[in-house]
Amino acid sequence: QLKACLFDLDGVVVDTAQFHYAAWKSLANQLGFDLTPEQNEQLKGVSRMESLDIILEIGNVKLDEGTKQRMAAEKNQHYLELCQQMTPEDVLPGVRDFMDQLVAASIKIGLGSASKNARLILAHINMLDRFATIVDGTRITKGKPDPETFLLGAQDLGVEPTDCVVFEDAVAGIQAAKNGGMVAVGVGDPAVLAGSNLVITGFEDLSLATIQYLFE
Ligand code: G16
Ligand code: MG
Repeated sequence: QLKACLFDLDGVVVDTAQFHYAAWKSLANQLGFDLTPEQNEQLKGVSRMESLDIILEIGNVKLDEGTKQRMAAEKNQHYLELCQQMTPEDVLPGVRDFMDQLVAASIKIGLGSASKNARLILAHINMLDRFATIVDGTRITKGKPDPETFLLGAQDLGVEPTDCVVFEDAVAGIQAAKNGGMVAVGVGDPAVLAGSNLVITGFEDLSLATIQYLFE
């Protein structure tokens, strides 16, 4: 029975995925190679340092630990600069309406993000108080596809993982939800998000009944 919805942040609630991509791409370019949208899929939902490791592998570049820390910090600074322009209008279409349906049905709402910037982003879009719990990159020890992020969220909300739906735009996130025994709804391209219980292109016109149907 559906009791809680756990939302990923980047690429689900707000389109910060494009800013992450832009910042990583410019770092790759600086190192002398390109980062394609396909390659970028591997970075979604993955922590900052792990993302950097994947990028360095793609470019076949080896860096010492100090340089890696500096590059990651530079990427984050660039990312935060891009995020500065964000306002409540940047919340993805239909997200607020869908959450209103959840509130009306007494279904709990939580956030499960790998990002250490999650609270900052939520403040920009004025959504800090929409989530009964916020699990972000500062709280977890094992990133997606490990289920820790979402299991913590379910625990905070006092619900069983099997009573939760996870909304995710990342392959690693869908795997994390499945690994935690939750229903996984992919937000994006069905070809990329194989393994989801359902894939939606966005929240516009998504009715709660469609999600509840997944529990029958
Ligand atoms: C996100 C993004 C990832 C990013 C990660 C860490 O998580 O999808 O691309 O690398 O957070 O972000 P930060 O560098 O801000 O700590 P999610 O789980 O919200 O999609
Ligand atoms: Mg995401």
